Amino acid sequence: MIDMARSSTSANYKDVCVLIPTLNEEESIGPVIAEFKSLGFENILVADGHSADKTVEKARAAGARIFIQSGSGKGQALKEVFEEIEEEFILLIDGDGTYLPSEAFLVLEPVLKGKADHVVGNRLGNVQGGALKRLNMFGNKMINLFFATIYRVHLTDILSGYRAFTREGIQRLDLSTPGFEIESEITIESVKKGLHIIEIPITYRPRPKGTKTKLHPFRDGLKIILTIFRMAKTENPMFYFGLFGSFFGASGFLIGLFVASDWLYWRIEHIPLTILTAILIIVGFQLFLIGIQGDMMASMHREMIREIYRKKK
Ligand SMILES: Nc1nc2c(ncn2[C@@H]2O[C@H](COP(=O)(O)OP(=O)(O)O)[C@@H](O)[C@H]2O)c(=O)[nH]1
Ligand SMILES: [Mg+2]
Repeated sequence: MIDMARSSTSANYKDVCVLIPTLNEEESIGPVIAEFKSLGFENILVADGHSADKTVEKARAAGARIFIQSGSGKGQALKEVFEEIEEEFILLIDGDGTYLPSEAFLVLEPVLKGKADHVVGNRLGNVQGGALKRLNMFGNKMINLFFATIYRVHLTDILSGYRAFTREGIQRLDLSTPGFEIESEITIESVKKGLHIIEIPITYRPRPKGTKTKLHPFRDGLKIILTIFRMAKTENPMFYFGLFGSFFGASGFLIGLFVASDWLYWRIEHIPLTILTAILIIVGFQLFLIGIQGDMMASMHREMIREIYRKKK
């Protein structure tokens, strides 16, 4: 496979836009762009987040077009720049040198051949020399498991920054998260819109020495988990409402157990607690009903989207 990537060195990817979001990546951005150029990619677009260092100058000197995002955050940059792209295919890659431009062909091939709308480069099979610390690896695995449980799609690396899309596919996604939740949002929206997603194993290298990730593991990890959960409301309503329902139901059950045992053993009545028990159980039950109804609406909606899209094609 790698040989295929090498043999395509002279190919002209004029329908491909190589999209690189950057924030203070002056160390790595030049070589990343140079390598893409040498592989035959001409359209290279850097979406910069107002870097305070020489990122923009270096990117321009290396021959990339520059787009300066209007706000802040990787998510805001991508949402904004996706609208600007005219090429038929998009190759998304971080500017920090952690992904290999030489593997571009592997990531692009399925979209170029019409086998997928969205390709995710799966880093977790080949993480080199501590590119992901043990804690990050664990967090990544938990997030992927959480995603698979809710969305019933088994992907290994939903947070990957190396991806390929068709422009048509990416422009169908409704994106709104500003920061590092964007990879999860893109993945979930792709599932929702019924895009065909494929994962391809890729290499993941450590950042160049002396440069730092802008991702804060706990703060951003929590935001990512909340995004995955919040978006379940319309994709897996039973999970979303069922979780709240279980919380109400379980609290009602425990308080009810106490009320009932006091009455059975000692004939002590807890009137307010009895009322509370009833309310909690009823609310819990109702949340489950909302979940069931939501599931029906979600599957009807999916059917409708599929139908509309089939007609368009
Ligand atoms: N345009 C833009 N790019 C960003 C921003 N924050 C991070 N990036 C870029 O997004 C990519 C991934 O960020 P990084 O800090 O490496 O996160 P990690 O790969 O998840 O550790 C890098 O190329 C960053 O330069 C931002 O606010 N705006
Ligand atoms: Mg990175």
